[in-house]
Amino acid sequence: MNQSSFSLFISDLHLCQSRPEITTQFIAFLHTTAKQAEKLFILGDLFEYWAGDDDISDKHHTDVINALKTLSNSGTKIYLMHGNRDFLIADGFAEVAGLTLLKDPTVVKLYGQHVLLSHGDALCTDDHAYQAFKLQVRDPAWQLTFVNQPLASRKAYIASLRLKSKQEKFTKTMEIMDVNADAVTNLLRQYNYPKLLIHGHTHRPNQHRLTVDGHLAIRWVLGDWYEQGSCLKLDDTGCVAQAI
Ligand code: LP5
Ligand code: MN
Repeated sequence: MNQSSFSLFISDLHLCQSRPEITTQFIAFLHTTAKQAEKLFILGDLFEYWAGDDDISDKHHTDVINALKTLSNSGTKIYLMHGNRDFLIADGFAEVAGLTLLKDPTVVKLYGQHVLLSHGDALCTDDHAYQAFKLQVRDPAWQLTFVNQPLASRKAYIASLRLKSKQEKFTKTMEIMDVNADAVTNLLRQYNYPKLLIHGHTHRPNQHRLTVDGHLAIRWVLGDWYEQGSCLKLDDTGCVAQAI
């Protein structure tokens, strides 16, 4: 049993075979820092992409899954929310990795306060092209058709999508790809003014203080794991960002 009472939040690791050092760093993090935590929240884009749960047996994936399962068995509760790259992670993955899938958004009560969790892409409402794309690929019927295609074809399609995404991002301003202030306000209002909102996706780690209808809130943005690991620690004294 873990005696310490703190939770950790991470997102945007984008684990993939071509950056093995990040996977090594993540597995080391699971065996050390995360093992001390009561709960670990992974808020999307754990993987560079996820083509379907039939890709679980890939060696890179089993290394990650085994490390997650070991952590879960040691007593740390693990929660995973989908990102825009790995929303096809399903119950099969959750089962073997020993974690619980969370819907986006979710409110959790931790150390006496309500914390609103999201991947963050839903808040980027000025990115109309992305939101239209998201609407299409999150349709369950569309997803069923997609996952019924051979794994190799799905991976080839995802590769072409990644290329398209990179090209499109050149045409979008940083403002368009950031969260929309009204979307943040509306979400906090809708969830009854939690004091903390934690999300990733934009890869712009920071803390933003805001007031919504007279209620103070802090929006914490998680960092990605491209250059180094990054996580947020929450206990009964509050939140602190940590490099790994
Ligand atoms: O991911 P990132 O950081 O590059 O950019 C995101 C948004 N892009 C995406 C697309 C993903 O990168 C693609 C990979 C997803 C894998 C999913 C797995 C399986 C499902 C398969 C579904 C087909 O999420 C990007 C945002 C950016 O974040 C910032 O918020 O701007 O949004 C886009 O780039 C979307 C484009 O603007 C619109 C895309 C239209 C694609 C139309 C289909 C073209 C088909 C081409 C194939 C021949
Ligand atoms: Mn994302």
